Amino acid sequence: MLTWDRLQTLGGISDEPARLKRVFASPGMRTAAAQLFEWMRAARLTVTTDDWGNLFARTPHPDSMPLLVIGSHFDTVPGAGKYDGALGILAAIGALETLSQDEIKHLPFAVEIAAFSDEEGTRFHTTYLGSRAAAGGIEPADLARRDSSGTTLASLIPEKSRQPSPRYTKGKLLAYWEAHIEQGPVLEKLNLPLGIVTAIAGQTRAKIRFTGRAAHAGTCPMDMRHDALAGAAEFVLAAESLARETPDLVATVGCLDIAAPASNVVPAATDLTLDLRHPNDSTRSQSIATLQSTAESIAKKRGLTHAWETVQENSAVACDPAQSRILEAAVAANQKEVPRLSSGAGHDAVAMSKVAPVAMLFVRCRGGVSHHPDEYASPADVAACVETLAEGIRRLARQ
Ligand code: HGY
Ligand code: MN
Ligand code: MN
Repeated sequence: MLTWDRLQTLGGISDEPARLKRVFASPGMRTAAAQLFEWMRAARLTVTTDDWGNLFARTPHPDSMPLLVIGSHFDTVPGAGKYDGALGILAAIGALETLSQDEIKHLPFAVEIAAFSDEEGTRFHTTYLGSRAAAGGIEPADLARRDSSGTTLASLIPEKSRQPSPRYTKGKLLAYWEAHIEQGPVLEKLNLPLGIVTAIAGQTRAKIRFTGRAAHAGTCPMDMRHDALAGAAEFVLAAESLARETPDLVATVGCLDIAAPASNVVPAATDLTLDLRHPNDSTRSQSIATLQSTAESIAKKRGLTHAWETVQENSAVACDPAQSRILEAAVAANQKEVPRLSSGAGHDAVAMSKVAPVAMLFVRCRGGVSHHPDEYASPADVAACVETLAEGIRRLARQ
């Protein structure tokens, strides 16, 4: 199955030999972009790129035609699977290759595939850089962000494009569609290949620093310590228990760094990241407020100081009912039952929802595993996704 084979090829393009990792503006991303460019050209699409590493591949229709954008991202987390993001781009190419040239010629709208360059935020810990550059929403604070080597985002973007004028503006697009692996277990449990997304959970990403005082591990009595790591550890467990006791809340501390770590020194400072999500925005902000005061009291009790930086906030996004119905009907053409499910994962549809009605198609993935090399979608399910996107385009054209 051509699209599935291309997923294997793209999945072999990485910044590191031993695992799949492609981060914003890396050599691996450039190689992957060149490969996508080639497939897009072979599908007879007009391909353009921007200074943010995005690719846009458009059917040959006049600029004045209404526009359907179908896309996803081709960056990855470290140690990623081959399907997260890439599936949405390659299935869109496959869908346009499924339609005949005559069908494409007679579409009452243009179709553009958007391959976004940074959804995960792995390098700069702020998400949707690619889709925000295309749809608007890049902030000066984004440009000032530094990666682990101290490189600023701004230094990677030519001056003229640092405040990009959005390619997509409200009212210009018919819709934005995104196909994505579910990254969860629901479709597999239902034994169904495809589902329709109802909404995308809101998320808050923060960086929290606890600062205490370095001391000799052998001579400093326990009751005289200001141990920043012990404080951070207490916070990690507090975040976990809040999420365990709050329905639908998830909280993750994915990074925890000790400044100047040494086995015989009481840690003086620690940086941790918090990723907190909930389908309901007020529950999410309430949970953040609770954890901010928890951090406050931990610091006070332990004689630490702490700093809380909210790196990014994204409200929950509801998928557009009309567009979702079109995709649902396309799924139903080949699948007896069409489940609807919400997404705990973020997607470029969040950034694109600012300028267009969005709809998402979920594809079953084995064991619900994602952000892991064991991530897997079968050739048959990928084929069903390609066919459904093609059928969705046909149905949209008949609206
Ligand atoms: O983290 C997420 O939700 C997505 O995989 N970027
Ligand atoms: Mn992801
Ligand atoms: Mn993704």
